[in-house]
Amino acid sequence: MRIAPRTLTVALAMGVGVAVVPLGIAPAAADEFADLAVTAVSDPPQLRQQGEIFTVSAVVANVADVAAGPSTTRYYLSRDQTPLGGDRQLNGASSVPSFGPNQTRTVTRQVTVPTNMGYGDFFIVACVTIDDLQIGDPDGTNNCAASATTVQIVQSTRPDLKAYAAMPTPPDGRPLVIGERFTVQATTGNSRNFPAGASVTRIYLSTDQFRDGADRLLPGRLKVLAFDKRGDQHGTTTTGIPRDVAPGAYYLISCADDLFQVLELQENNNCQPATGPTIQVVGG
Ligand SMILES: [Ca+2]
Ligand SMILES: [Ca+2]
Ligand SMILES: [Ca+2]
Repeated sequence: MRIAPRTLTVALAMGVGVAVVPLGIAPAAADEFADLAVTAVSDPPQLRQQGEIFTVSAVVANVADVAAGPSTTRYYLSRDQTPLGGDRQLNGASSVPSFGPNQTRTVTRQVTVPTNMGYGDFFIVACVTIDDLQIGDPDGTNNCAASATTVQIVQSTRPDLKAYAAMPTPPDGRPLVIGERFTVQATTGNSRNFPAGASVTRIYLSTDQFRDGADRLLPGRLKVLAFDKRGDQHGTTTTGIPRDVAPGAYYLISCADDLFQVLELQENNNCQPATGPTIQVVGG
């Protein structure tokens, strides 16, 4: 086994291969670098909507006699079987820590069709690259391969729910006292002309405009009826400032489909902070 100096450094840094490297062997000129290649790509499902997921597998090989450091395999939707700059990269990539000489591995990954993907028939192209850009791949022509069949991407028939800013009513701007009950108004919309089942919009108290784990779920919920097409629904609910909330300035954030009852084109756009002034919470 011949080990290139750079590759050996990678192998030693990873704590592998130390025992099997004979000392005193000069690196060979011809096989100085690992040569990674994609040798097969699984066939995709026949049909997927925008936003849907599927699983892709690729066979990745190091076809050289020297070890390879970490590499990444990325996946693309391509109109043809040739990798081109215009291909659409899919979210998710497969990382492999290292390859021994002449070693093959199958990598598998769940990928998502972009929600704004164009319609039509696409091959899956998988391409492997060595993570360390300083290490050359002597043959760049074998780093990508394509599936034999195509997936047809069609328009999503999912709805897309989103909540609009919640406001206390009346919006008189006065401070709210800890423990005080008040009424809040919120709007939930479906931005797509496809049906959505019934859902629930809930309201959070947040110190900033971003919905995260630090936010406090407020009591009360807005029941949102099923949509048969695009539209908005307005609702009010009675809520209150929990007694253990610290005095201070807060935003109200309303979140559509907060109990995850509706499968949507986009699930990450459901929450919306109030754009107006924060609400002031004062001690009772
Ligand atoms: Ca290669
Ligand atoms: Ca949504
Ligand atoms: Ca949802």
